[in-house]
Amino acid sequence: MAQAVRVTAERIRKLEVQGARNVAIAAIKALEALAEETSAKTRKQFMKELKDTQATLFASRATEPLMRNAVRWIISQVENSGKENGDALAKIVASSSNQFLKNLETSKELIAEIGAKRIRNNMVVFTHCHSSTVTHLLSKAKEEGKTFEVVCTETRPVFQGRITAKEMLALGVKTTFIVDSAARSFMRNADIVIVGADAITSEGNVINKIGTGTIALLAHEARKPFYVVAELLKFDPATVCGEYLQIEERSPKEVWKDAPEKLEIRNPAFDVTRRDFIHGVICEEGVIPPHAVSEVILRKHPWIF
Ligand code: RUB
Repeated sequence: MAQAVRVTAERIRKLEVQGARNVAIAAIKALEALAEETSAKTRKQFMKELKDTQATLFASRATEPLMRNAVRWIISQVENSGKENGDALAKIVASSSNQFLKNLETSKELIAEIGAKRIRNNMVVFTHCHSSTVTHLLSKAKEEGKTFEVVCTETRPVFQGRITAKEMLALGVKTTFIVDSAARSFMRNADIVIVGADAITSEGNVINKIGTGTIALLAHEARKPFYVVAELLKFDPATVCGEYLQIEERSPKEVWKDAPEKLEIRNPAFDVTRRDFIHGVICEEGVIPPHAVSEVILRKHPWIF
């Protein structure tokens, strides 16, 4: 297996690469590196290398369907190519990876264009964690000349909210940074809540950074619209067959480095937001109700099933 694959998997595991999109992009680039470095001569050897790579990348984080869908699609292009020699198969990995990355970029732009329309002048936008899709949408709104403020949570335990805050300040957006437990106090001044997603289930529920479910409840209580922005390919096809989406549980050390012995610390990375609390999923196909995601995905990406 290519060294780049091992290094990428480790970087994803340690959160040096963060956020579902970035994780997927890093995994695709690792496949590109494998295509360049491979010494496989036959189809059998090459497929073995690809499958080992898939297993290593999938094991790096448990709750990342976009990465899984990307890797599965690229491998399926190789499987269906009918080519037999290693070089020809490596070229297919390179070209499919490139195509997938381009499509991801197009989706990101479309989502930003559609979502920016939901931002009106003088709005206070509440967000949680760091989603590159959310911050791109906000940068698009800013580029369009809109004036708005952002409230972002710090996002314990690893403070991804700091990335969001820095990006917003760099854009020249007035930003208020709060501890997670202050969310309820600041919800009343918010006009809209926009968060990203790691996964969308067949029932239209959304999995995102731990705390998102609570923020959705707070938005509901304060009657504020709660939007999720995500590429359709964050849909997890395994949930159609009844599987629960696995929620990654990370090291207790992230929560408390020198905690007293015998203290049980739990550190789930994500939680589930029920579709009832989501006003809309802003995706590359438009603003759609969460329960319609499976239908839209079936129409746009039937291969996923
Ligand atoms: C990041 C997180 C983000 C989603 C969406 O969690 O929950 O909201 O991944 O991000 P972590 P994006 O920091 O644990 O990866 O829109 O960039 O895909």
